[in-house]
Amino acid sequence: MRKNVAKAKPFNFDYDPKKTALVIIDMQRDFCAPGGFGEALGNDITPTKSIIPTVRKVLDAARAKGIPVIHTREGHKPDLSDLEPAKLRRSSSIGKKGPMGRILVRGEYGHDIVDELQPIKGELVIDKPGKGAFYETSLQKHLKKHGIESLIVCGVTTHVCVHTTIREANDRGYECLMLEDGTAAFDPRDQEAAIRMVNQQGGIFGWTTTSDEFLKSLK
Ligand code: TIU
Repeated sequence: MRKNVAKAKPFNFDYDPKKTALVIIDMQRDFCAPGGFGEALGNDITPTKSIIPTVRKVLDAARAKGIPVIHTREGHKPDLSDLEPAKLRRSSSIGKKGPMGRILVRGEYGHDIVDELQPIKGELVIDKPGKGAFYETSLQKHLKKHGIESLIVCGVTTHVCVHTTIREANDRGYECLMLEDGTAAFDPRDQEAAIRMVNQQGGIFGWTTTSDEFLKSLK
């Protein structure tokens, strides 16, 4: 039975914590620290960095309640064999040396998750070559195996990897609650539009709410 209810848009989000996972998208140094991929694309990383404490609060609560946590990381194999030329053409910094190692390359310091949100034992880490967490990964198999129906989604960036993942999840039958203050885009206009795009048209891709409303619903 779905006994937990979070006040959300466009209407209340009900979920069974036993069939729910927290998905934290790409909270990597490459997006949240100076000298990474985010900056190389010409962005100010202040907004992505600023959500770390909020995501940490949600992460702590999920851990305390036994809600499974899934972390994702965008990046590529060191030989870049999984990097499509079409992606490289518009993100030419990938693989280049930066102050945190080669940009968006697995195993490099910049590619890893920020200190505050480091995974602990038993938490799944999904390495993905694309923007969506379902493309070329074992995520769907894992969710099916664990009987997950609902996803609480945090991370960066809202309009890119968070959105792509929510859209992929929605098409696969998962119900997604995106946390408005647990996600960030580099530009506030993208953040606002990305939130609206999820909850518009009766929740065309899912639901949105604040971290406080989600935490209240967990109690
Ligand atoms: N560029 C941008 O906003 N984001 C990405 O390239 N990846 C993620 O969103 N993780």
